[in-house]
Amino acid sequence: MGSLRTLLRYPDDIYPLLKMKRAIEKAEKQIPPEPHWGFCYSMLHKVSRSFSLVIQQLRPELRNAVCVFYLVLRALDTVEDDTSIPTDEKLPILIAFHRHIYDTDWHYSCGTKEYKVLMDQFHHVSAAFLELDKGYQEAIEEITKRMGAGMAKFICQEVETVDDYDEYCHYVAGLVGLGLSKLFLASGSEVLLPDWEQISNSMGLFLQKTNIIRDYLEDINEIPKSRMFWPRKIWGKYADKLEDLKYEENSTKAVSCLNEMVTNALTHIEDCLKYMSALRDPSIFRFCAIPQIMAIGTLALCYNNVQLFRGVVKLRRGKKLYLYTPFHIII
Ligand code: D61
Ligand code: MG
Repeated sequence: MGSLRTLLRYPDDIYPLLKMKRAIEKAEKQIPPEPHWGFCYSMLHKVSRSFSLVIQQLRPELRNAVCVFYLVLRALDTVEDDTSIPTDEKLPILIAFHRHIYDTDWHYSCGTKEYKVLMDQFHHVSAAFLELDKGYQEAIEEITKRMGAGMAKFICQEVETVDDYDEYCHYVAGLVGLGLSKLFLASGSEVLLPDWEQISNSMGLFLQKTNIIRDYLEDINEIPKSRMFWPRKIWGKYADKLEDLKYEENSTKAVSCLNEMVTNALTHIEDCLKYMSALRDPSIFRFCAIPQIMAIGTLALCYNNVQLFRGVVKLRRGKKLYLYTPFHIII
């Protein structure tokens, strides 16, 4: 919980931090007692602090489904992201992942640190999945199938055009938006708008593009091989190689390119606002709106900011936590 020095420098952060601590304690009491659920929630917390916080404040039934959905896709993504797995071994795993989730005997060891624990103990996630209502299970299975196939396609293909960029982001994040809409529907809390697929997709694209922009340096410096998600059609206007943007002598071009990437991400905002305006359940609204607000804050920080090419650009923790304080208290 932040250092004492940071707290003293930003005393306004103390209230949201305490509020957060109380909310976490309350949420912990609602976790089902069996060990597989304990594993799922502790794993969720370890692999994603920010999504764990917003997921925890959903009502218990939907919360369990979203928690399992997150872990299944995180495991799939761990396979995608592990650059040490040879392609011919990786493709069949990605493509068949949606069937493995029904099998508590299946597991595939890969990834590092907490991701490795998730993969090694995946039987807990399967056990939790098998306890969900059929409606939730079918939505999770379908999205896992489509995401695995999409990831497999992009293992063998680079992100060249802006259409490729949108397509890749659709597989890894837009589909999460579609799946979540289906889970909300299955929970009986929300209805779907006629263009729900398009606007759910935009919710994911906006978050994913923000990550891709923010993580430029981390992805380009990836060992053994750099990973590139910025579309060549955009960066090609400013440099011969994407990595050239990180060198000081190319700062002006780099910032222009960055600004074009940010502007591209902002094209999804209108759909996102439409999606969020239609939500009825306050806890679902908060679950959706908090990551979006953080993404907007991150993009604001990135825009015109050459630091992105030098190191990490991140929102301050206390500043983020304001968002988790119930709205009637901040507004
Ligand atoms: C409302 C609320 C949350 C939403 C949403 C609508 C629509 C879409 C999303 C969340 C997904 C946003 C993804 C943005 C972050 N990107 C990643 O985590 C990348 O991995 C993508 C593949 C796995 C997706 C897993 C996921 C993420 C968020 C969820 C979820 C599932 C299920 C429920 C709720 C939120 C990124 O990962 C980097 C990393 O390892 O940290 C990558 O590999 O590109
Ligand atoms: Mg990935």
